[in-house]
Order: sequence, then C-alpha cells, then structure tokens
Amino acid sequence: MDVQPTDALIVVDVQNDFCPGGALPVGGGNQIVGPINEFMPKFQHVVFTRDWHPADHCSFDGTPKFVDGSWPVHCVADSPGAAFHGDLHVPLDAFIVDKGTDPDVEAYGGFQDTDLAEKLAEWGVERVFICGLATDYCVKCTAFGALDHGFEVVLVEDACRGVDIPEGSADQAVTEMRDAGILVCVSGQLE
Ligand code: VGL
Ligand code: ZN
Repeated sequence: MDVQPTDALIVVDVQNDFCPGGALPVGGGNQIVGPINEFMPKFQHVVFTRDWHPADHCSFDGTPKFVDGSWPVHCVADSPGAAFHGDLHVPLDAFIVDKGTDPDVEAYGGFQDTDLAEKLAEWGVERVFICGLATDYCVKCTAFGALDHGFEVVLVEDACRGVDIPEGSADQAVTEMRDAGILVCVSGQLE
C-alpha cells in the first residue's frame, strides 16, 4: 500500500476523553497514538478531527448508557478532556476540524457541517486513510462521509479502537465499512 501525494490521513478524535482515564474511555484508545505518530510522516496531508461539544450538548445524559444519544459529558470545547492526547504529534500548523459544536445536533462525522471536503479538494486529495477513535462511531461516520464525497477510503484498522458496547460493535462497524467498498489495511502495510 504505497502512500501517494494525492492521499490524506484523517486522524479522528484522538482526545483525552476517549482514552483510558477520560470521560468516555475507549479500551486501548491510548495504544494507537504511537503507531499513528510513526506512519503520519508518510503523508503530505494530515487532518485532525476533534469532538468539540458545548457544555449543554444534546448527547449528554446524566445516566449514560454509552450508546448513540446517551453519552457522559465529554469533549467539552477547550476543556482538558477535549485536548488531543498529549503524545500525539500535532504540528503547530495542523489542519484541525471541530465537529459536534451545535448543541442540538449530534455530529459523529468529520464531514458533517465542516469545510473538510472543500479543503481536501483544494489540496488535490483523491484518497483518504482513516484512523482514530471510535471505530463504531466517529471513525465509521467519517469514513462513510468520505465515500459520500467521492473519495477512495482506506481504514487503518490497527490504528483504531471502538467503544464496542455491546461487544462486537467495533468488528461489526469494520464489516459495514468493508461491505461499503472501504479498503481495510493495517499500518504495517503502509509504505
Ligand atoms: C464519539 C461518542 C460520542 C467518537 C464522539 O469520537 O467516536 N463517540 N462522541
Ligand atoms: Zn461526542
């Protein structure tokens, strides 16, 4: 899998609240940071998305069930939990896409009400590689959004982790992506 100048890497929501110790921890969320740092330099174009909610976001639930529509308070804009994982290599001039900023709208995908598609088109990007958190929510939704915008899409599976409630949801999300025409690879295949 040769990385080309017309490829972009989209790093989805590698934020403290989705890592162990955070408000909405994804099992092993921190384990993907090292691998992502390693393959990131292969890409000429890198995008970072952030879940970036107002304090009264509609997905917040006092008795969270950890499923769509019922999450603990997480990734409140400018809070420590919303910050990128401290070890993630984020360049000073990184292109960052914030989503979920409307209190009344859930937005898992990096293409929802953002300028991401326009930016990728401006850069001449034809194919996107996607990694990050969480496989079964924001990674999946961002991957489908990329497909809808006409990009070829590759999932870097070992550089993702899922909420996985109920168990199997993360694997099921990968199956759905594969069935939709998304290529699934592992980071060791990137050259
Ligand atoms: C996410 C649940 C709630 C994600 C965001 O980044 O996958 N999951 N908000
Ligand atoms: Zn969220």
